Amino acid sequence: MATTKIDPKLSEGEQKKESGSYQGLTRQQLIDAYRIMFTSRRVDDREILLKRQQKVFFQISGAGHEAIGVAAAYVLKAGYDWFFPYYRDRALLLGLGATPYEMLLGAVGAADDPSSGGRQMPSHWAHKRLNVFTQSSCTGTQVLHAVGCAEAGRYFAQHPNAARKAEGDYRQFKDVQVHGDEIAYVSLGDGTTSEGEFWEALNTASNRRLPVLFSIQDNGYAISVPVEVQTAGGNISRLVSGFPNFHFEEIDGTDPIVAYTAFKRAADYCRSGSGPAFVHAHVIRPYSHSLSDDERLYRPESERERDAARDPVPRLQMFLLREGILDETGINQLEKEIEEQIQADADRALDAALPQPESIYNFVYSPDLDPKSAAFDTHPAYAAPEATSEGKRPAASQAKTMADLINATLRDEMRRDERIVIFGEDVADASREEYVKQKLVKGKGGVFKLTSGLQMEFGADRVFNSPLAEANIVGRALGMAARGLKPVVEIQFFDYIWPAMMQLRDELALVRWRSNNAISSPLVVRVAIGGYLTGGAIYHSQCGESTFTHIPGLRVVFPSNALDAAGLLRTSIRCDDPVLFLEHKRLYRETYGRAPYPGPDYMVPFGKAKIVHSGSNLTVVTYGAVVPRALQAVQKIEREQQVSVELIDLRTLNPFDWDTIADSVKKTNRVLIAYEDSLSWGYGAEIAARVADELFHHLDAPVKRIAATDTFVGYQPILENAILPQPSDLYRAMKELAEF
Ligand SMILES: Cc1ncc(C[n+]2csc(CCOP(=O)(O)OP(=O)(O)O)c2C)c(N)n1
Ligand SMILES: [Mg+2]
Repeated sequence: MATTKIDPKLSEGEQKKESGSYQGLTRQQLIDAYRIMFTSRRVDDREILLKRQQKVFFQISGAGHEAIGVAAAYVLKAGYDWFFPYYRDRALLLGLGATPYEMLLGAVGAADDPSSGGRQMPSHWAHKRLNVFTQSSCTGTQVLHAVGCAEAGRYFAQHPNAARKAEGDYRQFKDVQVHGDEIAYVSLGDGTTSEGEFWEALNTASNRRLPVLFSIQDNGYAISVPVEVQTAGGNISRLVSGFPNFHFEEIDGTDPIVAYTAFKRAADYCRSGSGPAFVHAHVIRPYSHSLSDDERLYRPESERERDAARDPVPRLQMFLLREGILDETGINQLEKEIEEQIQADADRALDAALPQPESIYNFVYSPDLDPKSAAFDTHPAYAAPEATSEGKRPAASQAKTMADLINATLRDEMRRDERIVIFGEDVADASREEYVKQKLVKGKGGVFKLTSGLQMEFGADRVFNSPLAEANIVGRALGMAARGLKPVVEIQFFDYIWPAMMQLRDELALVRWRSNNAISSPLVVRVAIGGYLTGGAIYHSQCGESTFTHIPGLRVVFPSNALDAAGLLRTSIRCDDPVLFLEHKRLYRETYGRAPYPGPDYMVPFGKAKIVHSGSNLTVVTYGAVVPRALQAVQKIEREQQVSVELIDLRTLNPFDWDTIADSVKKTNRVLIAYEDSLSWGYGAEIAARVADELFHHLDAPVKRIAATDTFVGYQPILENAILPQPSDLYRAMKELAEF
């Protein structure tokens, strides 16, 4: 562990080496550094002008942060290393090769803006060619992406065959780049170090010795909150110094030579495979937080003047003059050239084509691979047209539970596709692998045993335990998927998915749309969900799928039986979109819906409901664990009341099969929508609204819903039974509807 503290006595001049180079930087590199830093400042100034003229709509500057940006760009390699920057990284981007014109395209929101095509605010960089990942506006979510990205690099280096392309699944559309010594750079502000995900990222980067270069750009403020309020003791370096395997630097980030040497040491450390590095750079923020903020409201003039004396742009200019690297004429000429170029770029950007309103639906999902298509519609091996002879049908005794078939599907997919990795809480057989190998223990393989035996077959680098941190699981998986891996991660209980909500809602679902299809992160999040457990109580019984079906960009799957679970999981893994795969705990080992294993190519397409029972008097639309309960009620009402019911199992909730619902309701003229989640604002509300809207003239009765009460699920079975929809509730509702 090396720590470099700021030495207040060290002036730039003293760093000059006798050889004439400046800590390894040549005179020309220093001139170029000034060119980049001055350009960065001037693009900010131009955007501010355009904002005041109402020609652009948002501005946030990199002012004061230019020196570290240029230093990092000198040390790291565009299109080779990976970058997870934040909005103050303009100079970094320019140093890597992004142009002022591209940035100004972002400011006006032009169709050709390389970061998002006018979808994301300016200064939220993405640049596919340079390996710059798309950015949200959430402070800190990028840190775990960098960790996952570094893990993927290591994985591909150790599994070179995994990088190969394959036709017919997501791999066809995902090129993999591997060098073996690439670094994942991630930057964030001092305030953002308060986010939990920052600590989750440090923890994993440290523990796995990952080549992640953390650049902490400490300008002393997070909007108006000063660093001593934000960070215990006022200094983040002091707090993180206990993390093992790190290389630490704390520097004056307004001096490009100091910053260059620090980044060089840090990058060398990462590239050598020793572990992560942490560069804590003290910088300034001369332009307020953004154009929507006026720092004079909370910072006195004296403090602002103190900062101004450290402004990296004039400071480097003075240095170049003092060292005789450029004279005044040289500086003036350089600045004039830059000013003229930016003026011309701004004029051109203002004339650039704007995105078309019709384009808004582009790239919510993969344009390349449609999981609703016939390519994902196959027969079970034992029911394929060429294998229909009775002899090939498996005996009923071969019927397996949903848990068995999910496990078997994961196993076959992992054999087929070396890009699949599985991680989550307790999913490994045993992290202390030798215990299983020495046959001292059997191994766990998930709290519900869904991943049992996979670590033993595929190794601990493909199946492993995560820390107990749900954002860590989803955030890392996203970074891995961006590089081409296919993480199939597990959230142990739906009730505990919420720490990952920011990653799911604001990141995972958005990567493709936000980057205008430049970047994608298709992966699978398996989640154990639901109640009817007897004793599951409040925090082991929740549903809540509508929270996720409300998110554009996320596929949501909810099988009700073993065969569908196998087919839908395979589609989820092979497709090119992020999928939330909801597995009902009560169905894992239920007798209902068991099936023999349908073979290694069985797939069910998304958006195709199954008619579980056909009928003519009324339609019941449901999914998940309500399917077997509704079926009981349907059989009873047919027997006792001679009411003929059509029971539809949706199987996937986003997309969902509207056509099957509509065809059925047109035939029966009555519909009941049943779901396990609490009634109000639940999944059935959307279907009910759509039936009312589009099928009004076909209805002979009001649209009915049966769901859980608007409470949580109680522990005592009497409470649970009263809260969750029971076959008797379904029966009653069907009867009322039939008699209406
Ligand atoms: C999760 C989240 N919370 C709040 C915000 C609003 N916000 C945007 S930037 C910012 C301050 C960030 O400060 P810091 O990390 O120090 O970076 P700086 O802007 O100073 O470079 C806040 C609170 C946000 N974008 N995301
Ligand atoms: Mg700050």
